[in-house]
Amino acid sequence: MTDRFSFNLKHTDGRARTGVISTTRGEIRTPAFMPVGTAATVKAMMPESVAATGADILLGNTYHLMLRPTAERIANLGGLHKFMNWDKPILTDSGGFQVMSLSDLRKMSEKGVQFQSHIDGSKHFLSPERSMEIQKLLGSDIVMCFDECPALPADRTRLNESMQMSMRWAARSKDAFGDRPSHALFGIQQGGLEQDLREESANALTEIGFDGYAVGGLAVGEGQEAMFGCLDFAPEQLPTDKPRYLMGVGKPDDIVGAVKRGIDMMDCVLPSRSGRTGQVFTRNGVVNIKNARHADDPRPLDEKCTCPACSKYSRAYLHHVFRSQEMISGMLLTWHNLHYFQEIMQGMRDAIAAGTFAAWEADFHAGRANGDI
Ligand code: PRF
Ligand code: ZN
Repeated sequence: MTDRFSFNLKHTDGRARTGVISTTRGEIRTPAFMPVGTAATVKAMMPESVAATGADILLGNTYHLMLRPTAERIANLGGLHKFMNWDKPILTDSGGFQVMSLSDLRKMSEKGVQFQSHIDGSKHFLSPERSMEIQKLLGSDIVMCFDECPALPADRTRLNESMQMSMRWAARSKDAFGDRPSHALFGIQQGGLEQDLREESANALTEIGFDGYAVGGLAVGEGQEAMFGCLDFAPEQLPTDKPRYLMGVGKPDDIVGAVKRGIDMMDCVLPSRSGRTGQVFTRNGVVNIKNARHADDPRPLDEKCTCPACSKYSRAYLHHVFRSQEMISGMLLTWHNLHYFQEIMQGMRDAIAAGTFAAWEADFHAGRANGDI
């Protein structure tokens, strides 16, 4: 255990990187996938089960937790780790992105964002200072700057003005965060798909100085090709010796393409949310368990998978409990999806360390060529 946050880059293969982030709550092997625990739970999973899938770190949300049960209540109860029974690292998003996608009646100014709760319509305010305060109350190990993320497509003037404000908010976030060497503060690069705006944003953040850097503002409607186009230059604009986090991504092939382009961390609701809607990701492609053709199928979801859903249950059973809306359906399918995402991450970490990432990637794509299986 360490008393300081640090990143140790161990191997590179092309632009892909593998390393270890050390925190006071344990190590994070990179590239890392962070399951999303929005409301102080990864839905349908016990924390020890999440850890058993291979997750080193979870993502939590300022926006949801400030509304319910409130950050002050969680702080009084000993912090988010204790509250949700997860003692490994937690990264929290800063709230602005969720305000834009979830809240009602927003009013944004240089100072921050006024909004109404999507739960009960109550009025709230978030700013760089308040977001830092909330993330501190939660006890987050990796705190994210308060930023604005415009939806794409957006015109250049709007992207530029938004990015400039996010950079002023990044400086205010850093001031409000203060000097806490056992915790980390990550800056968030913005600038849409524009290379020069991304460069300006990266330089502004590097000048302020952060423990890690996120690529924000992607996976917001631009499509995979455009996102990869941006990731062909964005990660390299950020410091080499600090972790790079791509926010809110993605499907398995998005994750692999991002790691290939120099990304170290990612988060997405996809494996947990899809688990509850019956969409299953496997090494052979996507399985929709609600499909009637699974009703008599005694085979497991994925013959090679060692998760509980695959090692102990048939497709017929998983189909039945999904159709019957039994709670175990969400539990088993979420477990499988999270296990599969973590297996992809482990595969990439091993391949990068061995210098065989290109061959690993070719295998990955070959296996998935079958489509819905
Ligand atoms: N900023 C923040 N959170 C985010 C994003 C962002 O740009 C995204 C974009 N995909 C997801 N979550 N703060
Ligand atoms: Zn499985």
